[in-house]
Amino acid sequence: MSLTPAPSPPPILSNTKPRKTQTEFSAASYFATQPAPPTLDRDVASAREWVQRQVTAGRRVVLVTSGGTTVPLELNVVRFLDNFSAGTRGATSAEYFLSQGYAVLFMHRQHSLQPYSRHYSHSVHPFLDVLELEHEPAQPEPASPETAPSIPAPTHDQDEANIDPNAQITVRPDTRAHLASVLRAYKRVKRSDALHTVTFVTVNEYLFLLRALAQDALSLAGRGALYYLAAAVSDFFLPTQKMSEHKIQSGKGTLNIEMDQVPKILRPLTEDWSANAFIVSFKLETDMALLLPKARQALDRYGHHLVIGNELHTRKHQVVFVSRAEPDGRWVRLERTEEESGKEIEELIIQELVLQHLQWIAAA
Ligand code: 9Z3
Repeated sequence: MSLTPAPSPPPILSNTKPRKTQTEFSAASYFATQPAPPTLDRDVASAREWVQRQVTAGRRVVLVTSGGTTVPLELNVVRFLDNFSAGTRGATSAEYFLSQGYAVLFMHRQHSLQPYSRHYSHSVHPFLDVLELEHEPAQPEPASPETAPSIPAPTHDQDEANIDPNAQITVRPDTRAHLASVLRAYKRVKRSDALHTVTFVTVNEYLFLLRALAQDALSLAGRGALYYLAAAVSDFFLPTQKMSEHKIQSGKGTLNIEMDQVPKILRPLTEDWSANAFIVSFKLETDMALLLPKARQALDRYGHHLVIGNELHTRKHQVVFVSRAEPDGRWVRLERTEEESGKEIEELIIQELVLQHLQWIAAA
């Protein structure tokens, strides 16, 4: 599969040689030519009502974007490109914003990690491993495969029939304190209405949602609004006009996919959609030598307030804050690893960020 930046129409998805011309989408032409997600109006209307309630309650509001975006290759999607992000940065940061009194509009990739439930999700601490069932039948001793008669694993239906519906499910004693503190924070946030979630899957849904939430919901929060753009957003996409309607067929040799560039939306976000807000983007690199120059370049090009640079393999224990006041960057580091200290780097990031946001509001 070869990915080359973007020729002009059609068909871009083909089993033939790539073309050599380039299509650049401005934000305006992107939104004029690509389809809005069907749930957009509903999502934005409920977010707007929620932001209004937060403003009335006197809270500052942060939009946290989180998780990766997909790029579908067919209109009837069978295949798509994706990226590595599990949404750890976004979900963890959202918790620390909430603990600092912010209301969090959490815009995340469907099924990526979410605040609070992230502690017991995926493979980190599988939730079922935290629980115990009273009167669980003793497990048979494992026997060697040669001597043991083969016993079929019990099916889910058999298990269900054997279990007393009044059986007590308890939390393993060694995990109770942690689960209780996560649960307490989660319940408090639920009662307070300070967390609202919106989901996307594709890069197209991400772009439409970000623009609409900025223009029609976050704008209500004025200078109290903060953008924390931690989602891993694809740089390339396939316009719907160039997509194959049906599943791409094999049998014609190599597959060449020529993608267009996703429009740079940070400048319109900063200048037009959300002119009064404090905007923080993340810059991800795998080459440490590029991190600072690329972060500075983003700041210069898009005119927003802060870039937080992170390198793929060290992102959980160090990041660099790059702003106009500190163009050489200010490093934020965990002294010891997360496992050793029990601390998460997002706690330090949010502490620092909240200070900068408050200073910026005060300076206005
Ligand atoms: C980030 O750099 C995030 O910190 C990570 C978090 C995606 C690395 P995880 O979900 O990872 O905790 O595993 N996000 C921004 C990535 C991005 O797409 N940035 C664009 C760029 O670098 C600019 S908005 O060009």
